[in-house]
Amino acid sequence: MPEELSTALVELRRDKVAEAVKSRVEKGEDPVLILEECRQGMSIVGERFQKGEYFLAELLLSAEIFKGAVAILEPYLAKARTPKPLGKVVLATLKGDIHDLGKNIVATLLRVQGFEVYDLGVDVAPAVVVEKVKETKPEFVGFSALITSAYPSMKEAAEMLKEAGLRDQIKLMVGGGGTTPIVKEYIGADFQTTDAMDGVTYCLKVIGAK
Ligand code: B12
Repeated sequence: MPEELSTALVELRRDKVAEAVKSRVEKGEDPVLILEECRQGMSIVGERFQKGEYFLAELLLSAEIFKGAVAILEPYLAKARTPKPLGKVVLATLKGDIHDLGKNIVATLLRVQGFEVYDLGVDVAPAVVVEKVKETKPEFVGFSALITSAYPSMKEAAEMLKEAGLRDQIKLMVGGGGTTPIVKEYIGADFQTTDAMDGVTYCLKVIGAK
């Protein structure tokens, strides 16, 4: 039962989540769909936090449980990995934001599809992104954002890429729970999504692999 998994995550039942994920993926269910159910559970945790029903301790615990689920799924996702890189992607959660569960999923799914991913981590200064783009010459740069206070850092990074003459050489993506088309316009990105697979499909289309 799909709802059972997200409900177990919302109820912070670590063992039940791990057991459900393990047994379903071992039975041959698509790991990407299982991940999506866990993500839905995280959204409900966020709603409860917003309403004051959950506190930071619950947020932290839900994040740990989610990471455990990803760790179980990762070997199954990695099985499909192709040997020759299709292209390069620089990924980061920018200054002011420490959320990384979504970014880590995008990184995994891009690697599965054959992209070389340079994951700069969280709370990343815009200048660090520019340096990495200069060094690695990627086709794509992806920002992950969950918290509104990181939007100015993303805009700054986009402007710094422009000033360095690098903006036209890359496609800039922005993703994460709080992003919308308005955020895309604000930072001047080429693509926005709240679904990791949409981001992967976009990259594949741009490089002509889909
Ligand atoms: C887990 C969580 C945490 C964890 C983070 C753990 C971690 N390692 O990431 C912890 C407990 C640390 C945390 C801390 C805080 N949090 Co918090 N957190 C959440 C929560 C519940 C879930 C986020 C999440 O991981 N979702 C699951 C992932 C898988 O989903 P996702 O990120 O959307 O990613 C998917 C897609 O969007 C996409 N994607 C993501 N990135 C990218 C990038 C690209 C390029 C592409 C293509 C796709 C893509 O791929 C993923 C899979 O499809 C949200 C609630 C919510 N509704 O989102 C609040 C939430 C984001 N947090 C919030 C807040 C306020 C905080 C704190 C400030 C709390 C505090 N008082 O200290 C701090 C932030 C500190 C900081 N400076 O960043 C608010 C933000 C409000 C706002 N508008 O800014 C939210 C919305 C909760 C709420 N409703 O109030 N948090």
